[in-house]
Amino acid sequence: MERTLVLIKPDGVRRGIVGEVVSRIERKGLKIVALEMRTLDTDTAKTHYEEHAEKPFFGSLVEFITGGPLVALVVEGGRAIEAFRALAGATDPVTAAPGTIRGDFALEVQQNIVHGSDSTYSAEREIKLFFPDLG
Ligand code: RTP
Ligand code: MG
Repeated sequence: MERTLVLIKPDGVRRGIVGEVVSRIERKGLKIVALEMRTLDTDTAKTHYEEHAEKPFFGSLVEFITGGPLVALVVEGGRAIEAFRALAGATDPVTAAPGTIRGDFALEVQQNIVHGSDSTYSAEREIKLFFPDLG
């Protein structure tokens, strides 16, 4: 079993598609083991996206991700990391395949509805950051 951190970003919450995203995760057969709505502070956002600290879009990304409540989930299953990233689709929603979350619901690269950990290392780090008490 593998775990991944999923975020339904503030744009997804604002658009009212939390249920839609959760439903796609469940339909796929992945298990939700933690779920919480919260608004990130700047420090947590910077830590979460630390691999992008030198990118030109970092400041704007931190502002976006702290700009309203988001939903954080820990999702479990065989190859959960890869499985969720396949559900999410490509980073740029314009090129994300229709049928994926980003392909179906978004048009702009920053406001792309969801985050999913990209490796076992990232998943472990991110789950600890969001859910330090999760066993
Ligand atoms: P995520 O980390 O959110 O799951 O997305 P990802 O792996 O598909 O994409 P990543 O390269 O890690 O980028 C993180 C998030 O930064 C925003 N972004 N903006 N303005 C831009 O050019 C740009 N590029 C990326 C997106 O919100 C992306 O999901
Ligand atoms: Mg990423």
